[in-house]
Amino acid sequence: MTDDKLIAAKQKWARDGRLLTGAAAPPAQRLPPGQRRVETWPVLDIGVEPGVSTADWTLEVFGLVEAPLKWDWAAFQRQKQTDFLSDIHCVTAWSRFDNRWRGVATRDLLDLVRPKAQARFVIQHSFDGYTTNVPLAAFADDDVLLAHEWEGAPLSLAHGGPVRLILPKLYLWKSAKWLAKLEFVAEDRAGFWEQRGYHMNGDPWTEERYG
Ligand SMILES: Nc1nc2c(c(=O)[nH]1)N[C@H]1C(S)=C(S)[C@@H](COP(=O)(O)O)O[C@H]1N2
Ligand SMILES: [Mo]
Repeated sequence: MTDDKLIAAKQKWARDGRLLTGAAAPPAQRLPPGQRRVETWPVLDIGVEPGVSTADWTLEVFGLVEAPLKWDWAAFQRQKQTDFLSDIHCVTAWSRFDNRWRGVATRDLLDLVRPKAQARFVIQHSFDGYTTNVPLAAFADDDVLLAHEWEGAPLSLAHGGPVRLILPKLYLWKSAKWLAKLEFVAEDRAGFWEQRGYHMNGDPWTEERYG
C-alpha cells in the first residue's frame, strides 16, 4: 500500500509551486535557496518499505551499456569501496550537512559497464516500485555512489538499505532507496515524482523543484 495522502499532498505542492523563493543562491553558499538545515535525518518515501535483506538483494545494470551486469551482495562487496562526505537536500525543504557514506562510486561502476555513446540518462528502479530519472552526466559525477554505509554503520532499512544511490548535487528524490536496477537510456523518461509534477533534472541551487 502506497502512502496516498503523502503522494497527493506532494503532487499538490508541485501544482501550487510551493516553497519556490525565486532567489538565486551563489554557489559559495552551502544551503540552497528555500532550504533549512536539520540535524536529524527524516525518513521520506512513498510508504512501501520493501524489507529486502542482503541475502536476496541483487543489482542489475541494463540498457545501453556494453557490459550489462548483475551483482549479488557478495559481488557488490568485492567491488572497490570508497568513502564520501556530502550534504543532502530534500525538496520538502530540509538539508542535512556532512553525511559520511561508504560504497561503490558510480564512476567505478561506469568503468565496468561502459555506457554506449547513445546513453544519456539513467533510470533508477527500486524494490518498492519507485523510479527516478537522472542525466548520465549527473550520475557520473565524482561524488555519486551506491551507498551501503552511513556514519560507519550499515544503511538502515528505513533509509534505503541494503543499498541506495546518493547523488548529492540533486534533490534527494533523485537518489533511490532500495536500489534494484539501473537502466541506461537515450531518451529521458519521467520517474515516480517526475510524473507527478516534479522536475526532470532537480538542481537545488536553481530550485528545479517542479517542472
Ligand atoms: N525507493 C525509493 N526511493 C526514494 C523514495 C521512495 O519513496 N522510494 N523517496 C525519495 C524521496 S522523495 C526522498 S526525499 C528521499 C528520502 O530519503 P530518506 O528517507 O533516507 O531521507 O528518498 C528518495 N528515494
Ligand atoms: Mo522528497
